[in-house]
Amino acid sequence: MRLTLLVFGLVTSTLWSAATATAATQPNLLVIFTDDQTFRAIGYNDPQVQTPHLDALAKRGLIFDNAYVASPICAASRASMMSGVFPQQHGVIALKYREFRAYQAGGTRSDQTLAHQLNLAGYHTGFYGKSHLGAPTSYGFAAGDERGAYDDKPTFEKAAAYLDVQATNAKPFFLWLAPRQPHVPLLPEQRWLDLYPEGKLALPENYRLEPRQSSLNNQGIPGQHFYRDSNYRRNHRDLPAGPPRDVKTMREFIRAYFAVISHLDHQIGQIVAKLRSLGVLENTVIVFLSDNGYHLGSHGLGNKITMHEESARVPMFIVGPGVPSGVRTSALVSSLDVYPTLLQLAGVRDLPEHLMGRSLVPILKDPQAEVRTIVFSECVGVGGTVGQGHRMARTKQWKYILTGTDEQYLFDQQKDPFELRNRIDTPELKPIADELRRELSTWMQQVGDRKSLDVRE
Ligand SMILES: [Ca+2]
Repeated sequence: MRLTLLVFGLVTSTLWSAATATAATQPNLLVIFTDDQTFRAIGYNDPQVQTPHLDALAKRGLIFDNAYVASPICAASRASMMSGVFPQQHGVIALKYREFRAYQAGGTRSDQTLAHQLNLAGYHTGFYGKSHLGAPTSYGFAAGDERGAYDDKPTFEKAAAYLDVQATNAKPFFLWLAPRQPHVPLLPEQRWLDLYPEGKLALPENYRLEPRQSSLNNQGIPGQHFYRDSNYRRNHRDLPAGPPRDVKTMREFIRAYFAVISHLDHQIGQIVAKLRSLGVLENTVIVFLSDNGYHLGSHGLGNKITMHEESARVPMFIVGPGVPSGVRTSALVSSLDVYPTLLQLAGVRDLPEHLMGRSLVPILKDPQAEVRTIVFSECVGVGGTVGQGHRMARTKQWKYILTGTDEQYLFDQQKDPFELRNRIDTPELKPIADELRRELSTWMQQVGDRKSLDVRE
């Protein structure tokens, strides 16, 4: 084992130092960015979910078990991935995607998106699928378009055609592949539904018929008790995507969600096969993650837009040359880390100073490494504005949440991974709550938060 690690270290250090030297050694980069896939909804985290292609791909690489998105809602999360900063910094709050253009227009930011930076690093950049930020060519991609409709088939066809062309390009490629699945509407074909028995799937341990009336669960703007998607029924069997949902309804909804993920898995498997047939798989770094999680009846909720694990935590893995295989890491990761990681893998020495994430290359070299002790996320429901949201500070053991109406929560992730017991008023845990409050306060100052968290003791 020790010998293997030593050899691996030599290989990777050679690879990464060489990557800074010439374009010929730059790996291709592929980000597969799914929509609304919660961290448990992948085979390697839940054997109920059938994702053989994703499981096989993940097994060839490094699985990140503690990955959190900068903001658990589509447009805000995507703007953070592309800009490398939090929603309060880029201004795309909830679904206000037009703010992204305004952000880019400010100062020198127009050349600061991930795509712009990879263009500068010598890559051909392409985007297919869901943008949610306008045309991807408007924020730096050289090729590609936005897919508005639910069906991902054209997205995968265009991505495959892009790879056909780019495989022989002298430049390395950077492909952003953003399927719309498993976002609602959930309308799986029968062949994928048939993989899952009716009435059998287990519900999450924190399943409830409907949510507790709490700002913690609020998916609206501060002060509301709004739980999304109760009236949304454009799904298989007209199933509602929000509360209240009884056990039978919830089981069938989860069945449809898993079936859509199995279809998505099949399509991703075809893209990997395409890379292999073109002879570029071995020189392509693949990053897989989702834009946010999803409540499958956890805490009585649907949708996302909370700081709960189901909403803010996503499945993630990285596969590629020099990346260890068959390994999982518990290192805390932010979706904001993808941007600097890709730049460093592309051989960029001087990372843009505005980035709030950290390169994960140290973890790719040594899966025991860590790049942070705490990770942050923020979110507000549709209609919210800058500075109104829930905020979260998460360490490996603890999660501290400040809601949009200033209520505080503390969850012990080791003893209570389903977040059923708020420990904020437990006297002996006060030092932990105080420390997390200080950390969150520092983060709030960094992102220019207008709210002030009083941390005086
Ligand atoms: Ca989403």
